[in-house]
Parts: sequence; C-alpha cells; structure tokens
Amino acid sequence: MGRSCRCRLALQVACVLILFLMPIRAWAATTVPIYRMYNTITSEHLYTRSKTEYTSCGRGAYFDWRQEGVAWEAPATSSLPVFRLYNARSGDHHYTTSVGERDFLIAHHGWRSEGVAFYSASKDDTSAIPLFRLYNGGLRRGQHHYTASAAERDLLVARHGWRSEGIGWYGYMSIQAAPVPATPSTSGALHVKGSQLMDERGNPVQLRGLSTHGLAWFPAYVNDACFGQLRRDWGANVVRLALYTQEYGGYCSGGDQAYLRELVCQGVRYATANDLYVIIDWHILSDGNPLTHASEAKAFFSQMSRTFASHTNVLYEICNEPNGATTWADIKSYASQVIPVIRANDPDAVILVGTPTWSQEVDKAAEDPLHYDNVMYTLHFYAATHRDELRDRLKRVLRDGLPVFVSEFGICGASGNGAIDEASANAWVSVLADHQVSWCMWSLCNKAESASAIRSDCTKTSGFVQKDLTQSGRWLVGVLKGGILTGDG
Ligand code: IDC
Repeated sequence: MGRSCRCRLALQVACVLILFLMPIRAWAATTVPIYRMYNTITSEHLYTRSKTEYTSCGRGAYFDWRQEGVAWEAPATSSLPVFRLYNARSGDHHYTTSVGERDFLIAHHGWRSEGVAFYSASKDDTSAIPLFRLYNGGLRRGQHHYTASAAERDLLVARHGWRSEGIGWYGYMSIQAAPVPATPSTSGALHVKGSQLMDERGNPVQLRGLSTHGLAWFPAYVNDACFGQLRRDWGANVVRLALYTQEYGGYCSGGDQAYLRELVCQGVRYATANDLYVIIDWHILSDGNPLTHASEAKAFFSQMSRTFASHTNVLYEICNEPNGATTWADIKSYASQVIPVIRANDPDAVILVGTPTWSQEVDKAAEDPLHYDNVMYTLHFYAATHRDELRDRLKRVLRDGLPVFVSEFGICGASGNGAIDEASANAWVSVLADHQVSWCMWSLCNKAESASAIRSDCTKTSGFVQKDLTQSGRWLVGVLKGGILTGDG
C-alpha cells in the first residue's frame, strides 16, 4: 500500500475514532498529542493526531518517514478546526484554519480536502501556545512548516530561506515523547576531532541538555524518574552534575565529601540507566582559581575516573568557571595536573576545561591550547548579558578549529536571575546548532530565580507537566523538541 493510501486509510480510521470519542473527550476536556513526522526524501513534515498513521508510515521509494515525536497537544475538540489538504500532484500536505484558503486551494490549485486534522485552542486561553506557520517557496514539497518552537522558527527564517507567516493556530505545549537524539546506546563513546565532538563511528554529534543546580543544595532532582523524563519526554541526551567546591556546603568548604561523591555516583547511575551522557562538573566559582583546590580535584577525579573507567557516557569537566585574576597559564598548569590523573584510569574520556573570566575567554585557549587528545574548552553565556560580541568570539575560535562545549548557559542575566531574553537565547542556539556545539542549560531546580527550569511552587522532583515549568523550562523543552535544531533538518 502506498503511503498516501495508508495515510488516507489511517485518517478514515482516525475520523471514525474521533467521532466515536468526541463526546467523551469534550466532556473530559482532554487534549490529544499531535505527532510530527519528517520525510527525509522530500523534506515534508506531516502532523497527525493518529498514532496509527504516525507509527505505520515507514519507508518506500518516495518516502522515508522519521518519527519526530509529539509536537504539541491539541484540544480533543473545539469550535476551531484545522483542515488538512492533500495535493496528489506534489504529494504535499497543507494545514489551515481558514475555510476560505481551503476552498480556494481546492477550487484552483488541485488540492483535495482530507477533513479536520485536529483542533486549535482558543487564542484567549492563557495556557495556550501559538503554532507558528512558515513558508518556503524554494521547496518542491513541504513548502509550509508549523512549529511551536520560536527558536526553530527563528532559525529557519535566519538561515534556511523560510518566511514567517505568523501564527497558524494554537495548541498546548507537549512535554512528552520527544524525538530520539544521539544517545550513548546509539552513538557510543565520544571523541574530539578538530573542533567537533564525534560519535564512535566518526559522525558529528551534538549533546543538548540540562545542568543540575548545586548537588548539595538540590539533591532531590537526582533520581531515576526525573532523568528518565529529561531523556524520553524532553529529548535531552546529556545531564550535567554540578558539584560546587567552595560555596556553602561545597566539596572543599565543609560539605560531607563521601555523601557528595555518592550523589555524583548516583547521578551517573541514573544517567546511564536512562541512556544519557553525563558530565561530572567540578564547579569552581567563588574559589576563582582552580589551583586553589588542585589537590582535592586530583583526588576527586582519580576516584571518579577509576569508578567510571568502563563507562562510555561520562565526560569530566575539571573547572567550571575560573575567574578573577586567574590566567590561562594558571588553568593550563591546573589542567596539566588533573588531566593525567583522569587519563591514567580512563585514557579516552572527553575532558572539558574552563577558560578565564567565567569561561568566556575561549580565545585565550585558542592561542595556546593544551596538548592532550579529546579535550574541549568551555564557553558559558547568559543570553540577557552576553550577545553578539561573545557569539562572534565563539564563531572565530570555531573557525580556528578550537573544540568548544557550552557546558552552561542561561537565557536570563549572568546573575542567574532577572529578565529573560528569548530572542538572544534563540540566536545563541541557532549558532550552536549550525556548528553542532553541545550545550547544557542552567539549571534543574525550583529555586526562585529566572534560570531555574522548575517553578518555585512546584515541589515535585519528577513527572513535570507544563504548568510546573518556568519560562526557562518551557523554552528549553521547546528547543529540545524543535527537530530542526538538532541540525538534521
Ligand atoms: C548561581 C545560582 C545561584 C547561586 C549562585 C552562587 O544560580 O542560585 O546562589 O550560583 O552559588 C554561573 C555559575 C553558576 C551560577 C550561575 C548564575 O557557573 O554557579 O549559579 N552562573 O549566576 N556562571 C554564570 C552564571
């Protein structure tokens, strides 16, 4: 059976089901997931509420559908239908809320109605989110694209010749069933080649995920269900475990070292069980210079690398953010002590090294890099504080071949608080996607500050739903679920 036949049949089945279920759903005021599929041959995206259509459309001469997960949630029914049209000549699908547009395309451009695809939420519903509509006249098929992610929209407009056509309709954010990114089970042990992080077969790979807040302060988020949700529902493929060294209760400032080490080990175990890469972050901050606690760092990384020598999903970040008067020479001297300690147990693991001025001066590392394999240098940004100047610095060092990992960023100001700048954050993730630079957002906690992903009135530590997420959290999920931002669109 051809794809469109199968799709039509599935649609008919779905229509019957919808008719059947409609009164119950309306009464229960439920939402239904809308699945997004991508045809790698024609570049068309297809959106469907039919799980059958989603799971049965596979591969053929003219199509090779990739499942991209749940794009958004639609009301099970409403007074605002979104119509689906099919053009047999081009094999393209189109979606519109406008009866006028639908009838015009049918009457004058050879389109056929495929009924109601799904329903729109009301734009007056304060929990509804817009679905953006884009147009690309240069494509033979898939000329329209629809996304709930403003970041994906901005990237398509800025880099891929798309034109924004405003808002198509409204839905609700989905925080389930994200597309499957490169994970330890598919991509294996990572290595660094030139400026690029690579998987075990030598393909470029981008890690995208979330950093914990200080493990000593927010240990409860280190749990199996939480990491499972990050991976399966949000689509993250990395989690970073932030172990503060000097702050209150830190590893080198009175914290219970055995307990903190056990927390890190648990974090690695939960990450491993959920098929995530994991970064062990020695989170220097107020200690300024990593040399301050170099001997504790060596002992710590010696233990960790011995424990996880056989793990292929562990990355070591040896100093979060050197700052103050710390020079690149200081950091080099520190790295030259710590890297051999890790290498003695784990010869190939990827190691991340911080750079001066809160990990912003990657240019210093580019001028005088370390002489070890599988090392990357970190750049950290806070989108409302750091914009073009730091982005340009990143692009320059990448051009010069420096491997960079954005192991921490926020979409707010550098204090971790204050106003959020989504436009700047979107510009950042576009650049990172273009260059396949890996990243982790700060932070997985419910502290009352803008950087936190979880609202401060939410005391859950897993099973988050949309209303549990802050603006930062929602933005993150939107970006993780925007398929194009994985760089494979
Ligand atoms: C911040 C936390 C905040 C905490 C503070 C000091 O968000 O709750 O009180 O540290 O411990 C960084 C650091 C990161 C900061 C973050 C925001 O790596 O530890 O977290 N930030 O200020 N660099 C730039 C910003």
